[in-house]
Amino acid sequence: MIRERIVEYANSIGIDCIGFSDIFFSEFFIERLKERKTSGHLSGFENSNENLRVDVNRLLEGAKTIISIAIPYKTVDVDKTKPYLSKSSFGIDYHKVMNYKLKSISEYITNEFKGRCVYYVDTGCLHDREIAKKCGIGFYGKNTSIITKKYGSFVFLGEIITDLYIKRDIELESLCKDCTLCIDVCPTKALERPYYLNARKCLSFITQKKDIITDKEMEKMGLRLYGCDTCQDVCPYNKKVKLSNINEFYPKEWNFNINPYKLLNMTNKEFRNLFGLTSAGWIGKKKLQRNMIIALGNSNDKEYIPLLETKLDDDYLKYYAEKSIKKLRGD
Ligand code: B12
Repeated sequence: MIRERIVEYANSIGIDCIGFSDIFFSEFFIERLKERKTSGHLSGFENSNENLRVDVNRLLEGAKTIISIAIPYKTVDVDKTKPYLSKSSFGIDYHKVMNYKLKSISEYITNEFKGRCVYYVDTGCLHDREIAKKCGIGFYGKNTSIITKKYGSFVFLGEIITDLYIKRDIELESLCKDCTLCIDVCPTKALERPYYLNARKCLSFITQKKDIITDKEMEKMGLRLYGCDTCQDVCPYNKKVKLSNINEFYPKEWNFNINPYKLLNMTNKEFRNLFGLTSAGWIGKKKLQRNMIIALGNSNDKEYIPLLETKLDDDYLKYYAEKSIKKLRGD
């Protein structure tokens, strides 16, 4: 009864991927987290303490159930012939959108059933994908993404922990079978084996990192400004997915058709008011400008040389501008 009413409420606010599980994680999962850490293949963006990542009771005393929700984000097709953002960074930052949905369901649970709730998306210590798998939302693809039936892997994940007991879903097993398209196509071979991403090599990580980007990495970035969708774009389960019903994820002209002159000459205020609203904004103006400079170097278009020259007096961007100018001149 409680379960049906929560699902019904979630549906009424546009959420059709929702599942329920217990609060315990397998040894197999904990071992995998440890293994990734000891191999030095974590990105540094996740919580590296595997004990914290599975300690649900620390987050809510008396916790009994985890509720996972997935919200779809595929909207328009990306034009990859000019510098572009990954699909997950179009429109309004998903943390804001997801938080709002999780808050709404949590309030419903508290008001209707007196259940206490806490909720998380992305930045908490929990592992959103393992939770989604436990809740039967989808299965792990070999590219490590959670793949749902309706929206493929183009979903964001979030979870609510509650002290109510709610009937559990059944976990789904991987349906990748012998397909290895995602592994074969990864430009940096970051998917070192099925279900195993060396995050340090992943282009999504490279576009977000603070450290210096090497010449080889710059080459591989191509026209990517933030994130990478390559391993998802080839996935057969992503071919005929339903588009997002969430208006906030549809891109505005300025983040779909990014003007290099505008991005490279933006004031901090302009940046905050535009990219600051997206999930790409957290890396800051300089990193996004760095990525644009690298993309222009990879564009093969000499017309950008004068624009790049205007960045030669910027302490941080100079290094990348010089490289891109050289590349475009064919030196
Ligand atoms: C750190 C991080 C990154 C890092 C590292 C990604 C990674 N795969 O670890 C970087 C910056 C590279 C990244 C990139 C992206 N990310 Co990210 N990221 C995270 C974050 C914050 C933590 C992930 C984590 O803990 N990784 C650590 C390692 C150990 O975990 P893992 O790779 O997931 O490993 C699991 C599987 O491989 C599996 N496994 C291992 N062996 C086996 C064997 C079998 C048989 C099976 C079935 C499974 C299995 O178990 C491992 C542990 O459970 C989560 C949010 C969160 N708090 O959970 C978002 C999250 C995973 N990211 C997300 C997204 C959308 C992306 C991008 C698509 C963004 C983009 N367009 O660039 C890419 C996808 C790249 C990819 N192929 O993973 C979504 C994923 C949604 C989904 N459908 O799966 C999340 C959940 C954010 C959210 N709340 O929606 N991300």
